[in-house]
Amino acid sequence: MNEYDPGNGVVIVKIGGSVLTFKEKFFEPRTEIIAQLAQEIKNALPRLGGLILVHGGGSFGHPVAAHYLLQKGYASNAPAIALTEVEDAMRKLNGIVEEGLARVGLPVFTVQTSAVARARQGKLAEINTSFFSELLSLSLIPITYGSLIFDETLGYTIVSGDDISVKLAVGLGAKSLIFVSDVDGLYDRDPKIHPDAKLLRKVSLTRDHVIFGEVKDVTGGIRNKVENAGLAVSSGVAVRLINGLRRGNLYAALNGEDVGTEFIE
Ligand code: ATP
Ligand code: IP8
Repeated sequence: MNEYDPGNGVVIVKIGGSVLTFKEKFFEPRTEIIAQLAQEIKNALPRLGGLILVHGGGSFGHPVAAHYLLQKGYASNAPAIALTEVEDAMRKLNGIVEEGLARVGLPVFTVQTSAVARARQGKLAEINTSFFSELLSLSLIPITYGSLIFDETLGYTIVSGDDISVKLAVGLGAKSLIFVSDVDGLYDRDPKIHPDAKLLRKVSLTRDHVIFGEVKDVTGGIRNKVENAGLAVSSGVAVRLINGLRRGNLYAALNGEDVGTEFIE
C-alpha cells in the first residue's frame, strides 16, 4: 500500500462538540449545523490536498464520562461498563456526524480511536498515522473522535479530540489545523461569561495571556485545546480557531482565509 504523499498538504479539522451538539442538552445533536458544515466541506474539498476530520464529545461523551467520575480520564473504581457506555455514546455521535457527511456525498471513513491510539500515564502517546495516510491515499476522508483509549500504565484514559488532532497534524506534517467551535475565536476571557470580552485575531501562545472560563467538560475544555495547539504551531502547522455556527466560516478557513483566531508562537 502506498503511503499518502502530502503534496498539497493535508488539512485537519477538529469539529468541537459545542458545534455538533447542544452541549447543555443530553444527547442532542445540532443536525442542521452538521448538514451545513458537510456542505461547506464538500464545496472546499476539491482544493484540498487531503482532509482528516476529528470530532469531540459534546453532550454525548462528556456527560457519560462525568457520570462515571472520569473527569481526569481515569477512575480506578469505575466499572467496566463505564468504558462500554462512553465508547457507545461517542459512536452514536460519530454515526450522526458520519451520516450527515455521507449524505452530501463525502467519502468519510470512521477510524475507531482505541484501535489506533495508545496512552501512557494519562496522555496520548501514539497514534497510527500510517493508517490515516493509507485512507487518504484511497481518496477517503478519515474521521475519528475523542474517546477512551487504552493506557499502558493506567489501563485506560479519555483522550480529547483536540489532542488527537494535534498529534495527527504533527505526525503527518499537516498544512493546517482548524478547530471549529461555537465562539468566534479565542477571547481575552470567556465571552459567554464576559460580554465585553475582546476577540483576539492573532494569539501568541508563548506571550499573550488569556483567561479561560470554568471547565465543565472532562477533557479540559478550551484550555486543553490552546495548550495543545502550541505543539502544532511550533512544528510549522498553521492553526486557527473558528466559529462553525456562522455560515461560510469553515469554507473560508479551508480556503486559507483569515477567519477567527490565528495561533502563533
Ligand atoms: P468538545 O470538547 O465537546 O469537543 P469544543 O471543542 O467545541 O467542545 P469547548 O471545549 O467547549 O469546545 O470550548 C469552547 C468554549 O470555551 C466556548 O463555548 C467558550 O464558552 C469557552 N471559553 C472559555 N474561555 C474562553 C476564551 N478565553 N475564549 C473563547 N472561549 C472560551
Ligand atoms: O470533546 C472528549 O473529546 P473532546 C471525548 O474532543 C469524551 O475533548 C469521551 C468525552
